[in-house]
Amino acid sequence: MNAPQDFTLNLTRFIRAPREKVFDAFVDEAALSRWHCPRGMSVQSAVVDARVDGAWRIEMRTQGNANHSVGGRYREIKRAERLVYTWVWEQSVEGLAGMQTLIEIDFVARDGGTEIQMRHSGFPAEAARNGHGQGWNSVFNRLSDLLDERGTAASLVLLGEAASSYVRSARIGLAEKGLAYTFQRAMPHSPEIDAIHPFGKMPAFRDGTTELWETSAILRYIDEGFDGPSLNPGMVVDRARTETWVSAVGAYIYDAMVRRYVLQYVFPRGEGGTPDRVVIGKAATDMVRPLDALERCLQGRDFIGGAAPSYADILVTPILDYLGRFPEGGQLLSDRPNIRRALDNMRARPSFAAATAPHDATPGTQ
Ligand SMILES: N[C@@H](CCC(=O)N[C@@H](CS)C(=O)NCC(=O)O)C(=O)O
Repeated sequence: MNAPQDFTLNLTRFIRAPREKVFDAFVDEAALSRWHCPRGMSVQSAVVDARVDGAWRIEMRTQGNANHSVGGRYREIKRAERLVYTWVWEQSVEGLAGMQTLIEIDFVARDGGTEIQMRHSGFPAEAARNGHGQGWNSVFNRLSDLLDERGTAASLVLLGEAASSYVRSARIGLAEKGLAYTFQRAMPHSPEIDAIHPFGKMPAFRDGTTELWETSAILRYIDEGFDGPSLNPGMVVDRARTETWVSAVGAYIYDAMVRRYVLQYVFPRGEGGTPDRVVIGKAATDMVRPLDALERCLQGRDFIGGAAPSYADILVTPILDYLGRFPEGGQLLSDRPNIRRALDNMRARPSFAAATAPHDATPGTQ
């Protein structure tokens, strides 16, 4: 009979903090309560008896109020150098309850910080091993938030150019959530962007080793993964309307208002380096329908999302802001008071100014 297969996860993660601090964060109840769960979850309790054979137990909760509890016993404790403990799920939504695994961690001082070298062994299947790999990366992002003096700017990196409307949207979202991040200057189709975005577009985004592309996905990730005001309305009808406009930006609005219109003024493609009037005329015609629909949507509302800015408001704002700077766009907006009012609501928010700041004026900028 074949012996059961053992799938092992080997992970290394650099945390810019002294070794003692990193080690202690693994065995201190108060610290564990602040970091030991993936983004979007919370630690309900952390109980630790940090001696060999002592037990530990952590209870985590998802946003949907599902409990995941895990515990085990310490096998080896050598402060600041090495920690070995068993890891047994008691309750977990992935059906892993009862699975017994082992964690061995070496803490290695390097480059003014600590490299966590982790071996998590005993998984019965590749899927369980890989799922834990993703989970640990997210959990280590939270450890970095806690211990690196840059806070979330140590793991959150937005890549792109400040002038891009989609990059501005991502920055508005980050500012609305009150998140520090690193803003790394990168052009579309540059190696940095291409390494993350399959179509070479900006923005691209990283949270530690998690890589994301598509602005609406980035906005959802920061919204659901972090505390702060929600960017998704509470009422289902408001959420559906928000989704409608998120989709409309990708399907109709960006193409007519930015790609075929604003960019025709900024990078003219007509004769003698002038804007191509035919392209502009056609784009201006194509803008009328979405603008009329948006004008109706904003009747009696301060934001597309309802009472507060939503993903949709955040995506639409930089586009309308650019649109109003050129003659046909300015005229179309001046005829639509609801859109102008909603745009002014967004422009008045500190997040709008924060997202307009150039690269070198952004806190945490590289
Ligand atoms: N659907 C993408 C669109 C991103 C996009 O089109 N970005 C523009 C800048 S605003 C870009 O990178 N353009 C360069 C190109 O298309 O080559 C998103 O939501 O992030």
